[in-house]
Amino acid sequence: MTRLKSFLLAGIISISGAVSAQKIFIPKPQKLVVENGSYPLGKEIKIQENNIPEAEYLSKQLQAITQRKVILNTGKSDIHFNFIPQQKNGVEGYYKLEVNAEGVHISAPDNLGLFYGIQTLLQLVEEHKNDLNLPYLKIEDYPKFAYRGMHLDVGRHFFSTEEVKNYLDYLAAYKYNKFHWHLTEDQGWRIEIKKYPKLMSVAAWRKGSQVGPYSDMKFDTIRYGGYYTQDEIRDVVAYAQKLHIDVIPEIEMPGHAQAAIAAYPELGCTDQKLDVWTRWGVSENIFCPKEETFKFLENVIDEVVELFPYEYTHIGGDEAPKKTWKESQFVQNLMKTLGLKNEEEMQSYFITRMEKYINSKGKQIIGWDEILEGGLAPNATVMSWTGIEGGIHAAKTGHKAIMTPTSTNYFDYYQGNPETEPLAIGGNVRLNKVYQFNPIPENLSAEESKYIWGTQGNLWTEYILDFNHVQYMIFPRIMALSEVAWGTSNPDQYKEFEDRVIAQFPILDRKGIHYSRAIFEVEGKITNDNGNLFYNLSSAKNPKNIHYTTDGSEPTIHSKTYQSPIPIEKSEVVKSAYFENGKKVSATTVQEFTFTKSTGKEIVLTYPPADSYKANGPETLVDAIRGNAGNHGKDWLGFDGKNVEAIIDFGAKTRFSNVSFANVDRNGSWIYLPKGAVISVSNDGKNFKEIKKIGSKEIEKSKGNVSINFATQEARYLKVVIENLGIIPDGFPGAGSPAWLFVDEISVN
Ligand code: TNX
Repeated sequence: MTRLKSFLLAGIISISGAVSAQKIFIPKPQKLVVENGSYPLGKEIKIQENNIPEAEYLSKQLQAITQRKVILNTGKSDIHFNFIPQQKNGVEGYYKLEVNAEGVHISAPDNLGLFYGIQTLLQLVEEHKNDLNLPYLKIEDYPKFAYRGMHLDVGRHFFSTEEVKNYLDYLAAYKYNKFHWHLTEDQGWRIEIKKYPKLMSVAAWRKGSQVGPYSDMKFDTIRYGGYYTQDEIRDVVAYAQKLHIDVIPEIEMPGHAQAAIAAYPELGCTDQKLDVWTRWGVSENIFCPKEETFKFLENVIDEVVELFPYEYTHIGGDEAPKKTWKESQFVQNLMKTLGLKNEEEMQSYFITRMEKYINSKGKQIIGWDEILEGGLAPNATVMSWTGIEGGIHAAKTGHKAIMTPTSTNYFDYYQGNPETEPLAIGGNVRLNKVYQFNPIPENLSAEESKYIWGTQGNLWTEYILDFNHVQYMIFPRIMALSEVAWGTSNPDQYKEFEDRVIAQFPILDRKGIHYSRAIFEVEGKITNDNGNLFYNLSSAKNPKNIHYTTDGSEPTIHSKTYQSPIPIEKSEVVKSAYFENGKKVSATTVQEFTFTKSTGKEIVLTYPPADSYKANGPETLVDAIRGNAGNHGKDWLGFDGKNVEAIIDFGAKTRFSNVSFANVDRNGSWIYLPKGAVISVSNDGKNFKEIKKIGSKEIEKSKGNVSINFATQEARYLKVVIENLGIIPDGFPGAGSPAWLFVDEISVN
């Protein structure tokens, strides 16, 4: 081989090495340099163990990935560990990983750093598992945030210790260091407390569970429950310790306490006999601030702190409706005695008193942002979930904050199209949204930002019945948040991140982990170009891998290939999907188009829809796409207390004798059918003549699909007024507040 040739070849190897080595790591390391050459791992892989407990862990994992023999060794080895002096970079967790002609070297100032070096190495080995030639490289790495957490609600649905350990494995693989274990809920108490046996015999079991979408209000009658014994808890904690993960137990107070009150009615404020709750949502039955309640909670805390050898205990504090406190003479008297102005101050008293007790045990409290109500307890850390405001307030007043806003960190929310994803609580937290999150709010000073301790993904489990579904909801979003928490995320390069996520899917396949392929999902968007409609398709990667049909059949690799936006000129169904290596890897996106005389025409709304439900603006109402009643977050316009007043300009005189539109009827979400509608026509767009009016009777009959017939008209302009119900009457969900009115697709024939 000529010199030039071998030089060129080396160049090519180094480039491809660089590309592939950077393709896999999540979270992305702070510094990574790939060099020429590679180190082959032999038939037997030798680890120089140096009495480092993490070596044992590495050995097991390597065996599983490579199926080769792995030996813990004291002599010449492939993989070496070194302790190096303490580093100033970042927070705890610094390490270096180097692959060179002598093998693999992991160096760190402590075992935690070594453990993170191991996690990075495991991802490298996974990527090169076919030939086990590891590219030469140098990594220097450390986290930005000291709190990198994942939460699991075991109250709504219960998960075995084996499953919890699997969950911890996932956290470790992506360098999370905190596990927030949400142990008590209205729907079940899940931790053994020896002093209170009825917590296990009564509070841990419910008579049935809510099933299906919340607003359906359907229930089964299957007894459901479970709890962890203290031995099991110790076992999980020991397991977590090996993975360098702290476990933060949450004992909810004063709200989310109905299960405990069902077991010990004296802890509540009413005489009502309560069951462990079977419904999702927020129970009004909260702990009563009696001396015996405080004694109970102190006794519970005594046992809890013994089980969790960490600095922090989470005391909840969220969603505590004050109804029973307002109605209780005892609480009202107590407030007078204590000089408290309102129930919020009572909540603050409650939390502060429990904080004092927990502090006296040498521990600190964390609470959801509602612990700010009525004044923050002196040493508390705030977990900001309703938004980022709670975190900002905490940081500005010298309290630590953990950022977990619903808009980016709620992994119980949908991560893809609700029509093809399994039932979820609602919302929309796609992978790219998680990745874009910056835990440090913009308006904090450098000094204040230091109080932002980190971030956490929350997994509430009302709609998550089994562990496969747990996996599905956290993967791949757990990857995005890990990079946010590690501090190397770059939203401008989301596509590059997405490629690394896709490169990790085979690892999940090997481990048997379920995950959402929502990022492959074909997303359809309708655009209007001068009255002509086009259906634009996109997906995670190459749009040329999208195939679609317009004849109603399932798309296959032989169906039409997507080249450019599809003109929509008549009523039809487009079915599309994403393919890779000839295989369909996404769910099928089904879109039906209904073409009528209003389709694509100019439309103006007198009152705008609410910001959170404005879809593509007024055009949404004439885009040939009818909103799906099960998914009011998409294709619908939502009006908070307001009427819809739409004026459609046909561009020329047009004949028509029917107007139809759809509404959502979902009272559980405060969405109500309208109370009436009025149709008017005009030829100048200013003076309208009323031609038909309908009232609540006709609307009710319509069940959300209103169709209004009238004598044939010939006009250029049409005005459709759809009347909001107004203030929600007593006895209905949301009583006293303005009703929501959801409308879509005004069809004219
Ligand atoms: C709010 S986040 C809750 C939970 C629910 C969750 C559903 C928080 C502190 N409270 O009780 O499960 O919403 O997303």
